Amino acid sequence: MSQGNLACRVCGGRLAEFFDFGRQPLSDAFLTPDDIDEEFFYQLTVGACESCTMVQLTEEVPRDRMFHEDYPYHSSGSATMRQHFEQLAKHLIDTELSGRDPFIVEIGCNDGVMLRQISKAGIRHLGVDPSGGVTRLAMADGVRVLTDFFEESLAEAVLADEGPADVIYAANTICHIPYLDSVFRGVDLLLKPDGVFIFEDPSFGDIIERNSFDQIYDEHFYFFTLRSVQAMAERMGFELVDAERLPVHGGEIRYTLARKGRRRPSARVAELTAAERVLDLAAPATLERFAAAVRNIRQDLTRLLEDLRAEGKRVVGYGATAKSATVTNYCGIGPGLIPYVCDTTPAKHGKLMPGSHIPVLPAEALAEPFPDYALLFAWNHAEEIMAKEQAFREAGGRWILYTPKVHIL
Ligand code: DWN
Ligand code: SAH
Ligand code: ZN
Repeated sequence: MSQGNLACRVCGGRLAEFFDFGRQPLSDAFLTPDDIDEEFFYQLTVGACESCTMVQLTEEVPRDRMFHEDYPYHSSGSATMRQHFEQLAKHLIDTELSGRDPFIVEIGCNDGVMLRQISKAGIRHLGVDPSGGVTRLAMADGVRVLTDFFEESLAEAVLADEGPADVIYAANTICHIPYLDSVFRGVDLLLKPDGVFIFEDPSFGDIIERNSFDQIYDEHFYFFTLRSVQAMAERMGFELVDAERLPVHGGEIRYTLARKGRRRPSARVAELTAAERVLDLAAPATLERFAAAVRNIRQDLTRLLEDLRAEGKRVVGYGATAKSATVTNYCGIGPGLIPYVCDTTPAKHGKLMPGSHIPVLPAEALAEPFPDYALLFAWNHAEEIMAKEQAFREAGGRWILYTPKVHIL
C-alpha cells in the first residue's frame, strides 16, 4: 500500500491509497476511429480517508469531459431499473409527496426513468442533469429538466424560480460529484425545513464483499459507507435518518438525510451501522485483502481468455458498461481476446470501447453465430440478460463472470 500525501476531498484528512489501476480512459467515452489519437487518459487510484473513512479517487476528471451532450448511458435501458424507479416513485408519492402542492427535485435524472412517473401523477418536479442527449429524452417524456450541473449556485436559482422542495432525490449521481460541499450547501438552501435528501449509490461494503473492482472508474468518485455518509452529513448540518440496502447495481444503499434534529432516525440506521462496523471496511487489512483479490481476478481472467483462445474457442463480451473500461484496461483485454461486445444502447453501436478499442455491436450480434462463451460485463443485470438470452445457453453457450472471482456458468 502506497501512502501518498493526498487530502480527503470532503474533510481534509489524510488519504491512504490502496489501489492503483494505472492510466485509464474515460469509462463512457466510446470512440470513432478518428477519436483514437486524442483519447483522454487519467490516473485511476483510489484511497480511504484515515479520518472520516470516505473512499475516493485521488484524481478528479473535469466534469465536462464526462457529462455532456453525448453522454451515452440511458437509465431506462434495463427493465429491472425501470421497475426499481417506478416503485420508488410510487412510494414517494404516497409518503413525502402526499401533502399540498409537493415539489421534488432530482439530481441526475438522466432520461427521466424516475421522474416520468412523478410527472404522470401530475406532481411538481424538476430534474437537473448536465447531459443534454439524455435530458432531451426525459423532456420528450413530459419531464421538466434543467440541463446543468447541480451545485450551490444552481440550487439558489431553482429556489428563486420554483420555491423550496419537499424532497431532493438522486440515484447513482451523488457518488459522481467531487464537489459535495457545494451540493450540500445547495440542498440546504433548496430543501424545506422538514424536507428530506434521499440518495442511493453503490455501497462500498458490497464492493468489498463481491470484489466488484469494476465499480471503480472516473465517474464514481466516492464510495460510500454508512459511517462516511454520517460523517459528511454531520459536518453539513444534516443527519442520517434512514438507510436501506438495495439489490440493484450489485448492492447499493439508499440514504435518507434530514436536517439535524428534525426527524427521529429509524431503527434500521442503528442496525445497518452496527453490521457495517463489524466489517471494518476502511481498515488497511480489509483494503489489502481486496487489492489481492483484484490482482487474482486479473490473473485468472486473462489466463482463462488466453487459454480459450488457444483452444480455438470464440468469446465475446456482453454489456458495454462504464465498469468494463476498468476491467478491459486494467486486465489488458483487447480485440485479440474479445472481438466485440454486444449492447442494446444505440448510442454505443459502431463505436469502440474506451482504451481497449473493442468494437460495440447491437445485442443481436450475439447470435451471429452464437459464440462458445460470453464475458458478462453487465453482471449487475445478470438475471435480466440471462433470461433474455436463453437461446445462447440452449446453443451450448456459457457465461463467464469475474466477480467475486472468475467463474463459468
Ligand atoms: O453509475 C452509473 C450507472 C448507473 O450507469 C454511471 N456512472 C454509468 C452507468 O454505469 P454502467 O454503464 O456500468 O451501467 P450498467 O447499468 O451496468 O450498464 C449496462 C449496459 O448493458 C448498458 O450499456 C446497456 C447494456 N444492456 C444490454 O445490452 N442488455 C443492459 C441490459 C439490461 C440488457 O439487457
Ligand atoms: N439517476 C440515473 C442516472 C445515473 S448516471 C440512474 O440511476 O440510472 C449519472 C448521471 O448524473 C448522469 O446522467 C450525469 O449526467 C449526471 N450528473 C453528473 N454530475 C451531475 C451534477 N453535478 N448534477 C446533476 N447531475 C449530474
Ligand atoms: Zn475524510
